Amino acid sequence: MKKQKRMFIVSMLVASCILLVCTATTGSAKKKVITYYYIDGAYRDYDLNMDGEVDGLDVSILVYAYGSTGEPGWIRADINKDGDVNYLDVSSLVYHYGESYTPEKITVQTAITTLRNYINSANIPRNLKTQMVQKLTQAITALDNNNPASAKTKLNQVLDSLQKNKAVAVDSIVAEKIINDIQVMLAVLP
Ligand SMILES: [Ca+2]
Ligand SMILES: [Ca+2]
Repeated sequence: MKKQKRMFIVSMLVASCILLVCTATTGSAKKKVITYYYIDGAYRDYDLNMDGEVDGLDVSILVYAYGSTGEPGWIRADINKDGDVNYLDVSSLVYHYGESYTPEKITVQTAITTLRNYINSANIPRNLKTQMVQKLTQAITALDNNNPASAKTKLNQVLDSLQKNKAVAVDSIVAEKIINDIQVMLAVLP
């Protein structure tokens, strides 16, 4: 009798385990898997060389760019994004001078979205802009579907279009920023 009882308990345990495994398998097959890839993304506007410290290196970048004008957001030294690199930017840098901070980690999707906004507002010929924005949107979708390989292909296509057109059509600072951003993304994705 005792043996029968033990056998019963053991078979119940085995049955529960099988049930658990089945549930887990079915569950994981239905569930959409999303992997997030993180990047150092959120730098302060006044940390011009994006190294987490506000120091002499940032001052030298600002001095070099002082007096330049362009579309708002066109250059990093335009800290307050008003289109002029002038005393307002200097006072912002002076105010934060000596600070250090840890850049926030953001997902690559967020980084791509930021880059897409930048491209949308940058002075780039319409055809090329549309093409790049479309590829970046596809890269975000690919990552949302946990397909980093496809995202990388799309990012490389953006680089290709830019390389083909940048000599004639895109400001070198704008092109450099886009290339740098995408290279950082490519380095993070598996
Ligand atoms: Ca810095
Ligand atoms: Ca400014």
